[in-house]
Amino acid sequence: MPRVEINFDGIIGPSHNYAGLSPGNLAATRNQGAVSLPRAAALQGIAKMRANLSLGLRQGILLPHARPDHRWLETLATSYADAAPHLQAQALSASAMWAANAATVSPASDTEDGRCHLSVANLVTMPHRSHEWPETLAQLRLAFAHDAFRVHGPVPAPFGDEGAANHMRLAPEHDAPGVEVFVYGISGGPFPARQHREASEAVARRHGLDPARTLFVQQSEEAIAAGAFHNDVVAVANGRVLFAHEHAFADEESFYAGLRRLMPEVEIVEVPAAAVSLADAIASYLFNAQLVTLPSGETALILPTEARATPSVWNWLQAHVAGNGPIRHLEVVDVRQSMANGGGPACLRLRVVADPATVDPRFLVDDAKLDRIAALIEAHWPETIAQDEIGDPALIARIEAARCALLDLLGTVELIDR
Ligand code: SUG
Repeated sequence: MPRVEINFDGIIGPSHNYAGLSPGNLAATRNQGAVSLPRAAALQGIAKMRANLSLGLRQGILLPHARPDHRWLETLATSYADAAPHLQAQALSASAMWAANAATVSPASDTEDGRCHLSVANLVTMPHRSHEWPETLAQLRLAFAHDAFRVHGPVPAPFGDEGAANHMRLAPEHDAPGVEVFVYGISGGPFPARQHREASEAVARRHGLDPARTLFVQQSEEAIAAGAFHNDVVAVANGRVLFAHEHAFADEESFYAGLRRLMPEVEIVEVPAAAVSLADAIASYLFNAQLVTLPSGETALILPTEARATPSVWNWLQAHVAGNGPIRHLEVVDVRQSMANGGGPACLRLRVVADPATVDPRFLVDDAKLDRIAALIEAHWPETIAQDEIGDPALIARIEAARCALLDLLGTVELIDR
């Protein structure tokens, strides 16, 4: 079977809550202290996967991590019961749901050894995400154990790496040699630049990418300062199409010139600030959409409901489609629970170009498997989590039992204590 794009979505874990842990992520900090709906959140994620399947796309999953992360707390010489409230929140976060931050992926057709390379992201900038990588690595090593893949450990600290959220790939076909674009930040006004150029360069070297077909591009300070803590909040690429906000990059002219030189057929769709302000783009997550190639060969954009609810954004999209732009179809999905923590449709997925036969089948889904997962979520995921409940041992026991039940259902019990 040929290599195709598979979207691996993070199943939203039973500890999903609003602790406001990510400075620079405006939605997450705005919703700090709100009551979360873990069950509804996870079911929204499942519905998005079903929508992808019904478009004829391939779908995979990554699994919720063990939360609270007792191992991490042990390294801090404490336990969940004794930890300060901010450490409890950092140990409990369900942030591994945002699979775009799991790893950077270079498909086999771009790499020197002809294998698909994955580098797990260290996520060192945010304490609550800095302890994700060991379990992510364990999952990637299971899912991609076949010799068609090479799975790498994290780039060492202090070089921040946030994975595919700061990486774009353009290629005439998914399985053809492409141009890989690594977007790093230097400064972000009051907010941290989470992706460091040194980390991006290390990932490109490990993956054996051709330096002549690899670009390193600086994200604009203005975008980070406005709340675009990852590049995928202001830009997304697929196939021959780059879809970006006018203020996404520090020097878009030289980036676009470099891209056109490497890929003359590239279609750059830039949304001017005069039509959609950076603030509207970030609040609506216009660019945190899944830009996908449908089986018909046409390009579709899978957007959050917030994009349809933002008049400047929806007007721009309607005009683009009516004007025969490269994006031909708009699909709207409701991932509001994830959005309220700053994670849109594109944050929830990791793209891997692979022959599905080389992927561990436990990490691939069809409608029937999603039905079974949804039934388990209905039965086990807490309905609500209020911030003042996160110290409650009964809630923690329920969260831990829910994850174990899912791993049992999927036959991945070896991950319970990775
Ligand atoms: O890292 N939110 C995530 C959202 C990640 C979105 N991913 C991409 N853009 N690819 C983050 O800021 C909030 C969790 C909390 O506050 O509890 C959080 O981690």
